[in-house]
Amino acid sequence: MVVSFWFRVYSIAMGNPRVILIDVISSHTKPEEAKRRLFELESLTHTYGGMIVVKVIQKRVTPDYKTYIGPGKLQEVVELAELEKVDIIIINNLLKPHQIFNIERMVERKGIKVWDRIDLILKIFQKHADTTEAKLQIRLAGIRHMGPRIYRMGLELSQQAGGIGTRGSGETNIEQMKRHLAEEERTIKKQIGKYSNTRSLHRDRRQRLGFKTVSIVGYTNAGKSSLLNVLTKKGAYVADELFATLDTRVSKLWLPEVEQQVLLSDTIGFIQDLPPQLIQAFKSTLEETVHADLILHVIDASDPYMSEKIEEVEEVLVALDAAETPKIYVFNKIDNLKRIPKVSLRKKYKEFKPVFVSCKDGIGLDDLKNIIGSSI
Ligand SMILES: Nc1nc2c(ncn2[C@@H]2O[C@H](COP(=O)(O)OP(=O)(O)OP(=O)(O)O)[C@@H](O)[C@H]2O)c(=O)[nH]1
Ligand SMILES: [Mg+2]
Repeated sequence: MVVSFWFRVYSIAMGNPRVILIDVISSHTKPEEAKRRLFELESLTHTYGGMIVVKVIQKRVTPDYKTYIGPGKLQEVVELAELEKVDIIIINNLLKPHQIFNIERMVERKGIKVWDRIDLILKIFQKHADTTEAKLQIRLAGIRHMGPRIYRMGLELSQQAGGIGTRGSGETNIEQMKRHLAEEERTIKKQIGKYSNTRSLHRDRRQRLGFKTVSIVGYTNAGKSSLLNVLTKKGAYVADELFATLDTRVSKLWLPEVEQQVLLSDTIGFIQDLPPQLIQAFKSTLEETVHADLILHVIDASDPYMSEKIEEVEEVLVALDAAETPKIYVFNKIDNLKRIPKVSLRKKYKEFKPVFVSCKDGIGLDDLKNIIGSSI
């Protein structure tokens, strides 16, 4: 059974790419979860600079094998995309290469692009990357994401050219592209390796000097860079957008209670279904987190989806092999709350020594420094 909901959105923004958003959810997805997914997809699209023309939620028992969203719905979406002069169709799921390929075939003549969730996140990363290393990491993630699609394209083209044994010129081009990408991947990995080595030398030096390291992690937009700034006056880039930070910033923090200096680092934010290709590609940036003596998990306490986001950050920490590092939960943005459920949060997350802060109003920072001092 296929059920779908359509929302038409009228906007007067000009010049930005016009976008149709599609989220395919299972029939078991709770309405709250569906709302949250769509809201996050909208935030990601706005962060990219897209103008949302139509939003579609589609309920399916299982994704369609060929096109993920199903031929009937796809036809409707394509017609609507033409009518609304849409530039990009974004599907909030992780599609298989052949599914993207099949959809692209339907829309490419009309000049419409098709992205899945990873494409969208990669595009935002591309927009925000300002260091050479971040650019290289994004390119690497892009190659890993695109590789299987190109392979699939080669397969389809060889079949069209007359089946096994026939080598059409399309296929030869695809072969060349694949070789070129493989070479590029090798070169980029070498370059990234150099950054990783430098970083590890820095880490060794700090260790020799006896510095303890504290790493700030958290869902994107939780206030990680804001926390680094208020604690160290560092001046990291803060913005109400997703993935504002894409590199790692390390800064000294003096802990008066224990009369000790530690090194505090802020890094890239996490998100639900953070594509493994991205975690892999950003491993060297995230190494500070992996090797930290203590992790500060920053949480937006005013976010209605706080508990889900906490879980998702924990999952990424597991993927990074950092699940065992001692952690402090820092509930931020308490200025947004009329009532802070301190008692229940302290009880629920007891082992993570919850602290309640507002980076905006400078509340709770001394408490936090004391807890860091006693935990390190
Ligand atoms: N009300 C309120 N807003 C805050 C607080 N701390 C941060 N913000 C806002 O939250 C938004 C995100 O802050 P950032 O510090 O950039 O968050 P981040 O976790 O580094 O985000 P990414 O780097 O994008 O993952 C900004 O608009 C901040 O001004 C706070 O204590 N209270
Ligand atoms: Mg940040």
